Amino acid sequence: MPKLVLTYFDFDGGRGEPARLALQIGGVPFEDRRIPGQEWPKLRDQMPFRAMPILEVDGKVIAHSNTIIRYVGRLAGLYPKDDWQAALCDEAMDAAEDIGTRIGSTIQMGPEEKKKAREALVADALPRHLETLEARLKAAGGEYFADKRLTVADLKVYGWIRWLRSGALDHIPKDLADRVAPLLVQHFERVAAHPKVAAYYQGRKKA
Ligand SMILES: N[C@@H](CCC(=O)N[C@@H](CS)C(=O)NCC(=O)O)C(=O)O
Repeated sequence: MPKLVLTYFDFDGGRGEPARLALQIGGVPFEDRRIPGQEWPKLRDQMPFRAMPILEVDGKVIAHSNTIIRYVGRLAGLYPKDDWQAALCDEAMDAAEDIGTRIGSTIQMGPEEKKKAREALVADALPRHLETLEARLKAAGGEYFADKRLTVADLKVYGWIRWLRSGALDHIPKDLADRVAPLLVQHFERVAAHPKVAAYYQGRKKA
């Protein structure tokens, strides 16, 4: 197994979290390097795309969350071997990334601009993204996005639904996903109840 160092912000969510979860679930050893927000400006220019997460693999670096998740998903046994199932897995991860990008674009905004932008997202783009993602889950059988089992796609979607429902996002009602995509919420609960996911967050509470 290569020596892995995953670098991301110091919170239990965002684009770095699915890779952390996948490695943990797969029992793959890695260094979980968590960067406090105040240290970010001085690290930024060292990152290949001036953003996190990054993954070091035996000292070599890859970036972009879905690339990292696919890579660690293979190591952890959580990425489909079948090409078609892998494509379904990728599709769900890219769709989840669209949601993250929409919300991410509002994070640095000032209070008024943020309110306006997020209200617009709630009125149109977010329900559309959630409904379409839900339809793809349904098409795959309703339980998992690919391979009829837990894959990294489920971990990624779980992460964004967790964030949306957390109440941490001003101007985005925390019941939005419950109202527009109840199957996605059931999926979120299914992933949260996975023994290794539940054990991981129990452990994080104590950390
Ligand atoms: N496409 C990239 C986006 C990376 C990205 O925007 N990361 C955010 C954190 S989730 C970041 O590093 N923000 C700090 C900054 O842009 O200065 C990915 O999927 O990893």
